[in-house]
Amino acid sequence: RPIRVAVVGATGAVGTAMLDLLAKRDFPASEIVPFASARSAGKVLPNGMTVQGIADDTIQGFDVAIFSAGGAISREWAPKFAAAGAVVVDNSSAFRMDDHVPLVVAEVNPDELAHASKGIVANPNCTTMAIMLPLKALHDAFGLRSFVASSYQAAGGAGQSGMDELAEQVPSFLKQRDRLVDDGASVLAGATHSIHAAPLAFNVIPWLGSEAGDGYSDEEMKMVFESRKILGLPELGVTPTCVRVPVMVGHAIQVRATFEREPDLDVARAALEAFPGVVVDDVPTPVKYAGKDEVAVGRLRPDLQDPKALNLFVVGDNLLKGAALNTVQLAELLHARGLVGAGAPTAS
Ligand code: A2P
Ligand code: 11C
Repeated sequence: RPIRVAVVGATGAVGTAMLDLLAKRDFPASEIVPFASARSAGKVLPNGMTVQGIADDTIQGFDVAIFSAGGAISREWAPKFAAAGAVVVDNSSAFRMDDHVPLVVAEVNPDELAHASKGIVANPNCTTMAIMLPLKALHDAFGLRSFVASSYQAAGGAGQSGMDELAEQVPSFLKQRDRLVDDGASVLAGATHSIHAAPLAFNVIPWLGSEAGDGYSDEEMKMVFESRKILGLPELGVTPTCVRVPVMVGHAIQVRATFEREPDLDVARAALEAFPGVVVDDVPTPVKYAGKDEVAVGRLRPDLQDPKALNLFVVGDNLLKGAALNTVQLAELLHARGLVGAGAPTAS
């Protein structure tokens, strides 16, 4: 049965990718309606669709609603779409840790989709998402006990404005190239920034998100809590560090993972190669994988201290597998499993 799909946040970086993917993957939709803020209502998108503002009367009659408009919009409108009969796939962090909301990576824990008792399914954080695929492959082979993850996250993780802020800084920083070498602080003093925690051009910023206690950011704590929930490992040890780098799109993460059983490198490589959505590439770079669906895993190597540990470098497009692609895969799975429309769970 063809279904009506709402895309909330359709003018944003992730929302744009969602619309592209729904078209490219031939999602069985009878109609796709893009929603954004009142500022954008009436705007015609490059694909010819007209943006709607969200209101109680415009959200009726949808089977699926895919959200990427920030946590506040999801908290307010996802339950309303669900009450009106839609299954919501939400890319914000608003519901991820709710016990009644499954947190699903399509290739890792799809059976959780059956437990969406509130009519809402959550899409994981983009950094967590990328590492879940290789870690699930390795967990199935050796039993994951803990991991240390250090990220190199692209500007686009902060949405369109995150990429715009980086792009705007580059020309003026380049004009001050000599000072970048001998007096970087004076270049920073003359720069403005509002999205990233410091000027990002030609720089690296070891802070991303908001304070979450003990010196960790909320972005870092998402990696801890979301990984445990997705993998079903409540005791999993996670040591996260999240860093912003001047890349437009494509998050990268160095991971040192420790296992119950001593991992064999050939078995590990074969497990990664066989895992859906993963490619093994010895030196994966984010730019190479910008615009690609797959998560790339490289630098697979033994640990020098612990024979039960492995090191790997993971790269994934944060707007695609890290966000829009997984939401569309979840919508496809919900549809394929009869969890959309008549048989769908509704808000209680
Ligand atoms: P708009 O373009 O009208 O502001 P990004 O993550 O790239 O910054 O995109 C955020 C998305 O969330 C955009 O589509 C934006 O629409 C949308 N959005 C922001 N505020 C609201 C709101 N109050 N109601 C609905 N959508 C919103
Ligand atoms: C970033 N990953 O790179 C963040 C943004 O939990 O969905 C996404 C936050 C989230 O800025």
